Amino acid sequence: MTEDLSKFNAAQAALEYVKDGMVVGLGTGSTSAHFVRQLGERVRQGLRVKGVPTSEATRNLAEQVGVPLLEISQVTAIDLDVDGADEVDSAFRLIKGGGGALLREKIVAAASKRMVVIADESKWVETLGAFPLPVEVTRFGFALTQTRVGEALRTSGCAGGEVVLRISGKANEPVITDGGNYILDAHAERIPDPEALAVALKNIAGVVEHGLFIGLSQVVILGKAKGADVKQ
Ligand code: ABF
Repeated sequence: MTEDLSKFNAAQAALEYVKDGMVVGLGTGSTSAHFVRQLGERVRQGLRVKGVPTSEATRNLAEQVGVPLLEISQVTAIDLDVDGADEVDSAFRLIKGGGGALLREKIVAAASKRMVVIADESKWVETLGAFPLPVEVTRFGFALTQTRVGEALRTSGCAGGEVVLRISGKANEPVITDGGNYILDAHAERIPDPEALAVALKNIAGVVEHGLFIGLSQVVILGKAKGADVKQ
């Protein structure tokens, strides 16, 4: 319960960055859901914003709560992106993708003038890697890609090397992302050089995108049971 209150508080603090007339990237996950719901409240009170959802789940929620949306094909600039994270370090490097939306999340984050990360304080880590790093890969040749992702973990000095195809709990089938791809979860355990791993992963032909977000976030809001800690 405290964790959810922390997420609510982080989301509430992020509303301070939303200005009338903005195009706002809408993140994915439970913390971002708090933000979208509170943004819907502000829209009902007269705030004029246009949202760009980073997943079909966020699109559905935004439509339910009345946040006007833009089709991604109509978007040429994004003023602010507000999104969650699975891990954040002191350099504001992130691991994202636990929710399987990392491709659209990274496209939106990279195109935004400012990215605000919202998370409960348990996401703040000294070194990235305890949370398995999501890697979005083409279905074609995924097992070959899986092997090469494991090699990339080892060559970039990670403590772990296991790479697991993400299976849907219900259907016992591989998870298919909104983009029609598979997700590999790379159990790096500890990532001493996130930049090196990011480059190595992007050099693998079957990798569509990975969950290391480096140099994309300027503000990190860590929710607490009472209020939030804003880092920038
Ligand atoms: C999304 O939110 C994902 O990239 C990330 O994994 C997740 C964090 O989820 P939650 O806010 O539910 O902790 O951005």
